[in-house]
Amino acid sequence: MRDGVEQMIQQLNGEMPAGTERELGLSRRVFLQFCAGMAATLGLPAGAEAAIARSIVAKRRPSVIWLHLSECTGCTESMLISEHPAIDKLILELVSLDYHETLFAGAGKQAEAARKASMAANKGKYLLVVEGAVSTKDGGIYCKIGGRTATELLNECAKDAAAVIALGSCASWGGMPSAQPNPTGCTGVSEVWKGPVVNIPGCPPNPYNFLSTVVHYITFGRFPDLDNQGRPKFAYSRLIHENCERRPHFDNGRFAEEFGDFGHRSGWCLYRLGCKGPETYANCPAVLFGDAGGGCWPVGTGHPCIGCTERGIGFEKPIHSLAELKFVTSPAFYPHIVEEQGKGVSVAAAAVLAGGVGIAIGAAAAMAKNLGKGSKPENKPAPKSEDSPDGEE
Ligand code: FSX
Ligand code: SF4
Ligand code: F3S
Repeated sequence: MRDGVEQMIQQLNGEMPAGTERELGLSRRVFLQFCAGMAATLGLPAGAEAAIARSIVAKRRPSVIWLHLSECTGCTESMLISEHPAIDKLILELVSLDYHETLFAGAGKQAEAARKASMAANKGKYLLVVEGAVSTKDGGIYCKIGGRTATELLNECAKDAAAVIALGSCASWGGMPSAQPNPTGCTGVSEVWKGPVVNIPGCPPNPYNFLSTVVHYITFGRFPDLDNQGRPKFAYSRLIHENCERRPHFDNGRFAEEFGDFGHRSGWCLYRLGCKGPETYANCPAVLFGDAGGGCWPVGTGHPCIGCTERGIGFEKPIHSLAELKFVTSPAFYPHIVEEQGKGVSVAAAAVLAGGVGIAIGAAAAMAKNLGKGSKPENKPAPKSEDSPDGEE
């Protein structure tokens, strides 16, 4: 990637107007590295990073109307706390944020007037970003803004939008406010607005997935490819379990059984604590959160994934129930093919090496066998140190 960045710096040096660095609050090098990273995240071919850099610098800034319905505002929070490069700055550079219910300094009639003025001035061209679920029960009385129900507001704003983005699990499919017994009848944007909707689930969603989607739209005039649930494929096409750093422990039958036990403190697999990584599609282990370094994602910090990006799992399945094991596929980065002190090839590695469905089924059977074992490491002597107060022998 470094060569690409160097090349781009050469190419774009003459094109970036003076003051760009000051305006972006980033050095030219960091900005271009960011563009290269974004192109890689989106899975774009070589050269796309230059197109991204040009479109950010050219400031083809679409107007954005950002609604807040039933939610916790964590989606906006997660954008604002990211750093390196400061994602909030980039978002504000990329789009013209004409209405945002929590970031707006104005309130009441003033804010409503700004929304209407911007919608009229940018009719058919603005992006509508919806954060939060649509509360529909009892005529929508549980979520009203400016005297209008969430449904009325959504339909009014979506009607003249160029595109609608449902940001977060609440907006994508109801999320946390729609958890049973769902007293306010919360549901996702696409259940109410019948036009096309891009869903970026997660509670909160990863800000880079949102930013990459917007960057793609601004650069190429269309959204990246979506899956059958309206989610950008670049972010939601792999199971978390495929890229989890604890996967070798899963494959070798080393599981934490309780929070704080030896296995948990040793970083073993969290499957038995209810981790939903095996049935949840998202790029959390690769993209991470908060720019705080390696391991900064739920499983990395020792908590099982609750499946927050997955409809029917997050906020619906009990947090500590066992996940359904969907497939046995190879992680993108697999640290060990043959375990150091092992007797042979690890289970997922067997599937990779065989590369066939039939063998993968065999691997699944071996995996199921491992799941039936205790959480002692398959190939290692039991720990003898005082570090093992849970009787792991
Ligand atoms: Fe929902 Fe976002 Fe979770 Fe919270 O707004 S996706 S509750 S992080 O804030 O909508
Ligand atoms: Fe990681 Fe969870 Fe899969 Fe274990 S079950 S490997 S913790 S994603
Ligand atoms: Fe959510 Fe699981 Fe990622 S809980 S943030 S999908 S690791």
